[in-house]
Amino acid sequence: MNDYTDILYDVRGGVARITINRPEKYNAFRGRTCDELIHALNAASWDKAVGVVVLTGAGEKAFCTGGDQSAHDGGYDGRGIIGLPVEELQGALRDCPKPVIARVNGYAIGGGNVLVTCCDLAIASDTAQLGQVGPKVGSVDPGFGTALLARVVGEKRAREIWFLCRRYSAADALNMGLVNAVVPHGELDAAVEKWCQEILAMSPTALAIAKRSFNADSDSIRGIAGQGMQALAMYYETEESKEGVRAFLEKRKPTFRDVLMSPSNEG
Ligand code: 2NE
Repeated sequence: MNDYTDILYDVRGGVARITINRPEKYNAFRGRTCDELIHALNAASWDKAVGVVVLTGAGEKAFCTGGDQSAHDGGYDGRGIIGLPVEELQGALRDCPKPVIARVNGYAIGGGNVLVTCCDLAIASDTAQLGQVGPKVGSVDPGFGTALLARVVGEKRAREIWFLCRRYSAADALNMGLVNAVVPHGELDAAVEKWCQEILAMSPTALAIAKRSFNADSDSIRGIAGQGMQALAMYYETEESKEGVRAFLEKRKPTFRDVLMSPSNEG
């Protein structure tokens, strides 16, 4: 698969840059996007010319806003348990034996925020906004989206992020440890480049061992993700979940509790 349509892939000077290229969808991912990201991450993983990977989104507005809601109708449009192989994508980020830096150039929302969580490092523009939206739109990203987030920002914060679905500024994200650095928007590329150059000066094998040893401690979350996705597939079949997707697309507030209490849900 070298004919990418949803991403850009570029290797220069030891850096592999992977860009989600769907700016008209705020860089939301559909099934094909996930497959292309997995393919590019695997290519970067085993290319000896690559020492560090940068993941970002095209344009100025968004890093990634998660699953493409226009490709979601009680399931997504690709393969895997929920029609969107997100758990494989998150695994590919973790399995890549090189440091992966999230270049957070705008909204990192929903599954986009989970990608930031799964990347080894994150550098954000001061214009970025981060957060989860699942319970607002009839979804949830169980596994790395919840359990790894709790390791990154702490249990109370992670629960707040999921239960209230607020948007956080880049400065807030830095305070809670979700990103490593925040820089003025115009300095984002220079900052990312500087971090890449520092990493490229290090021993690749030492970095790979360090990354795998960090991962080993939290890899049981992979099992939680697999189990959670099975539950999510069933949740997507419910009217409660479908109401969330409809409300987002119709730009109105969802009425989850009315759906839950409707006679057709009694039983
Ligand atoms: C990103 C955000 C916060 C922007 O809000 P705002 O108010 O600035 O703009 P608006 O109007 O909401 O969005 C701008 C345009 O981008 C599209 C919108 O539909 C809109 O299109 P137009 O009306 O201009 O044509 N857009 C944005 N995000 C999209 C998306 N994910 N899919 C399709 N179109 C999208 C606000 O838009 C927001 O909160 N977006 C996130 C929506 C969302 O529900 N994401 C998926 C969560 S579930 C998930 O990611 C997931 C997972 O993590 C694991 C498994 C399965 C799913």
